Amino acid sequence: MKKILVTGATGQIGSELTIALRDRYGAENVLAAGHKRPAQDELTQPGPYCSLDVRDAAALNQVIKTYNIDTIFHLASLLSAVAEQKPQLAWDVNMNGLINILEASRTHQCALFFPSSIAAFGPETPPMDTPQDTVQRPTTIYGISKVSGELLCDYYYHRFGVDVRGLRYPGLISSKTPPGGGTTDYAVDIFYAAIKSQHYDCFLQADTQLDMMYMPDAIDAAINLMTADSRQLKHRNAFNVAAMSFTPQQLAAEIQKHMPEFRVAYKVDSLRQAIADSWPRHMDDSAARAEWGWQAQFDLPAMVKDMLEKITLK
Ligand code: AKB
Repeated sequence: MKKILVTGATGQIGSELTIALRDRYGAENVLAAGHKRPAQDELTQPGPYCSLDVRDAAALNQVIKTYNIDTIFHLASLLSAVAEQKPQLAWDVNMNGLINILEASRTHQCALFFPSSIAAFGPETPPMDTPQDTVQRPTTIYGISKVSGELLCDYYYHRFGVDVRGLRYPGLISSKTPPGGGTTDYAVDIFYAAIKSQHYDCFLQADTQLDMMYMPDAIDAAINLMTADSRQLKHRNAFNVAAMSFTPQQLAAEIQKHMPEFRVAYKVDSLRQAIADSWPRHMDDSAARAEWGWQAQFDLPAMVKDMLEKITLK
């Protein structure tokens, strides 16, 4: 029987992953951990919850011992735009948090999932069909923490045998939980604005193309990688995973097929535009397909239809 700890469980990925894991393994076997305790009505599903700062190694070890944890999904992290505003805090949470989690995984023999990002690439990386193994010279503190995290995870696997696996996520779009301070947040905000006021002021340029993924695929990717046969994995960490790649203009046009009156204006935020310009446009995910059968279910039209249906119902 698995005993799972999800850090960052109240965040964008964490709140949905916790639900999916509880459905699969039983609510009592999935411990949700967040930095701040959410209000009772914000807890999306019944099940154990604890307050945990991943920078506190003693508290982390205590939680793992108390709940007999054998698997960790480590999602606690600052995203790109917020990290650029608070680089020291981003390094502290993203790196010291990860090293504590890796050490705890080594000590308590836990399997570990670590999400990397398209941010782990930089302006010198080939932007189209970005290879699995390529130049990684990110120019953001978030990207630097992600590429360092990828390397640390590989190190803990090769040096100590920790079963740590991970993905490079594109921008994630969810109908349930809002994102928290990323560069790709526009692709979620746009839906709420479309439904509320038929108008959206986009902070990225109309032609900024980025990889994106709908949350149900992101959740499946994490669970499928963690349950994959380890003998088939040549990379283990930092798998490129892609689903769809679009610009704000293309996303707006797809929404307009359902809402012809919807309009977008472009009021570019230079910080987030510079971050987006340093990221690849579309990753090659053939290693994930070959090694553990990765296959996205949602493309742009399917995602837009589902998002509009779900958000309208709220
Ligand atoms: C962000 O925009 O910071 C994240 C990411 C691409 O990792 N969504």
